Amino acid sequence: MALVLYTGPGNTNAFKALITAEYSGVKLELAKDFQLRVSNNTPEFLKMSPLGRVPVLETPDGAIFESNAIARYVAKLKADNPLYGSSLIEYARIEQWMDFATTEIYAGLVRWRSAIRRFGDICYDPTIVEFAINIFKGSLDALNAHLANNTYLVGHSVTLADIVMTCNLCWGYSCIMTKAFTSEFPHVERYFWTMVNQPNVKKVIGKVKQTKALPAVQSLRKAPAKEQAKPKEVKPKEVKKEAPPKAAEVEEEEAPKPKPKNPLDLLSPSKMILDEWKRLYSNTKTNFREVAIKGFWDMYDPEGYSLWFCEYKYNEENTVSFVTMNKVGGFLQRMDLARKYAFGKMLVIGQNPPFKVKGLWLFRGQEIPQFIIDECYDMELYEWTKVDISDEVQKEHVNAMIEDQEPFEGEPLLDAKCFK
Ligand SMILES: N[C@@H](CCC(=O)N[C@@H](CS)C(=O)NCC(=O)O)C(=O)O
Repeated sequence: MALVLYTGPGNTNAFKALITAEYSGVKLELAKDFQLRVSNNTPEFLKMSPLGRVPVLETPDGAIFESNAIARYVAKLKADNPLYGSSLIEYARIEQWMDFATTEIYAGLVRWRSAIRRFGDICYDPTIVEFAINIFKGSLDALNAHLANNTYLVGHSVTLADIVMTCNLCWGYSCIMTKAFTSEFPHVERYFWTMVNQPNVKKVIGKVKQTKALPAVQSLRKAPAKEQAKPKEVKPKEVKKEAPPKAAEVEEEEAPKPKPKNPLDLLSPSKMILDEWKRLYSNTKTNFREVAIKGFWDMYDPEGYSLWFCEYKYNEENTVSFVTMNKVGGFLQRMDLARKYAFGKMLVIGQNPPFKVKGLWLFRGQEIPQFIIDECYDMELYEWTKVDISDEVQKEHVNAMIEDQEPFEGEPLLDAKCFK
């Protein structure tokens, strides 16, 4: 008998089992025609999950409810699954972080989310909201501190703890944690976006859209009948603002909207063909200065493109080499959306920590494209300076960065990555 997972679409709790299955080579089937708040209220379903909650996994030996328990079960279907670490202490730490993800992160998010609802006649109280946010920030501070020196929660690869943590954070990012909030926790940011871009995770979750705003404070109290009979008291705009957010926004699939054209596509055509430059860069194996660098300046169109230096604002935090390199790798992954309009070089500089991270970027247009600033949180972790190409010193700096010249500013390079 197949393993059947009951869930509505986009349920971050169900993602835990689905991602675990991807990592473990286990096949899960999704229950057909499952309808949240209909299928889970039937007597048969309540036998599997006493509160009618999803996800539920039906196995040949009976059903399992509670998403963490399901994920554990799926992981254990694979003998010696690396998702459970390679020693007793790693196993214990994986369990420890799974509990932390549930009792601190998930519970903290639920507390915050509940505080901005008004239940029955209980009044909305901003001090309760502040209290909930402060407790949650304390939990995130602890997670952030751990991730300052660790790419993953336990060991050097993804474990079940990362899967559970990422799914819980994903719910928060989708419905309540705005960029202004999460940027206070740069290591959590790096970790989360790195995790959701892992192929096995991305396959299940898809593209995560971070919420742009906190949900509006809402009343769950039904208006008395006579109030409902006075429509003119409720302006249409207010109805929209007060509309209760869905149980979890991430659960509902949005109707596809027509994609607006990128403003960069509306710029006057440029004589510089970005792909030609990228090809020249990739294909030049010898005489790099004479061929690639010269070719770059021959092609460069200062009206259609601009060059930018960037420098990481928090270099003092770059104390662990692999964490620093992963951070830069994550940044380049997240720049994927800019591939048509950008080329970049990122250097990790120095022999000893703290390492410096500096980069050079070529962007279509005269400014850093707004959609990149909006979509890629890393942008604000860097100081950006437009290159003045009439200044020979700056031009030479551009050349050195394109070429990965060593020593760079008198120091060896720990790593050089290219975005093309
Ligand atoms: N602790 C449970 C939480 C399950 C839960 O709250 N499920 C929600 C959806 S995320 C549910 O089934 N709600 C019932 C409904 O909306 O009808 C778990 O991790 O599985």
